[in-house]
Amino acid sequence: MSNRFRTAALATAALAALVAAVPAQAQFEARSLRVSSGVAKGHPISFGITKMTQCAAEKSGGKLKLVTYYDGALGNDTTASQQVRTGSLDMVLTSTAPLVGAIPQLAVFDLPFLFSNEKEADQVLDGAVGQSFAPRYAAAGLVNLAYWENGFRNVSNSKRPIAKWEDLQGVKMRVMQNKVFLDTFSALGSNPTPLAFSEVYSALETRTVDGQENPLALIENMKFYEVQKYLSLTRHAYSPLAVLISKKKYDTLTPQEQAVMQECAVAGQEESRRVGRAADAEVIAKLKKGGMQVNEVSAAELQRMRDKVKDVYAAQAKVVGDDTMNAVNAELQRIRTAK
Ligand code: TK8
Repeated sequence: MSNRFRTAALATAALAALVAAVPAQAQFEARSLRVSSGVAKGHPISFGITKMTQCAAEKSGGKLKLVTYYDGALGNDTTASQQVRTGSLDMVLTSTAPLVGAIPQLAVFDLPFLFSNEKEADQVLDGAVGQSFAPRYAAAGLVNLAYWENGFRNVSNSKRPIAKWEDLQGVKMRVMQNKVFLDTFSALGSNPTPLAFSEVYSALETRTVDGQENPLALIENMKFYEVQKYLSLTRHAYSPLAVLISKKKYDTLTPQEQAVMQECAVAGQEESRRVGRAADAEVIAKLKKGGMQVNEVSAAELQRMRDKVKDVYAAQAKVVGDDTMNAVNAELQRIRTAK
């Protein structure tokens, strides 16, 4: 072997040894990411972000910090999501419904009675269908690290129990700011008003609206039982919760930092789903204790509600797009016929 070649080989070996010796933590810069959440501490989502925060700190030698601001302190879902898109805010934990203006195809997840249970929701969201949204998030300046759970939505109001769709006639319902919810609650005969989440409690308290619809955990977490008499277990839609980071920020992370953020977002997903799903009976008991009258809705009446809102699917077909609708339906068919 010539001297020149031997020298080059030795230099390469020395460099490789040096890189290997670089402590793992050196692949992490000291960073503090601000996270916006519309819920209050104590909600299953807060368990998820707490788990994600601990995980990121552990795996980065304390360098990758997440700092969460609850109760919409940094803005409601829509404004916070916009700030994440522009890069002025690092992360937001939001239902997908307010994102439909930027990513219309997300409306598919708001379609009434789309999912029958959490298993279907998990498999669609965590599988190929959920992953197919990645380029759409990217085009909106976002990276969705995982889907956590807001949950199955139920109707609460201050006028009467809702045991059949006719009971919603004349009820002024606050809905999330997207057309699927407006169409759904119009089709059910109520008077829907879109409002940001941060305005819901005061709108209910002042009777600006009679009712709203949200998962049990959120009704309890936001103390809606203080201003709502009736809770009807409709489970009329399932809301995913997106864990969004600004793509501008994400692209500055090292590959190791990106891997930790993804891995820890999944740890947070498991935690938020575990906590949220373990608590339904307990939450209903708390809501009753808080003064709410809770009623189930019979299978026959739920079917009548489904029949009443089926035209929403046709009305949203263009927004959602055939590709997305067909992919969701095919996955649901697979799940429902799997042995
Ligand atoms: C909380 C909201 C809430 C949503 C709504 O940030 O607006 O009713 O269900 O969960 O995303």
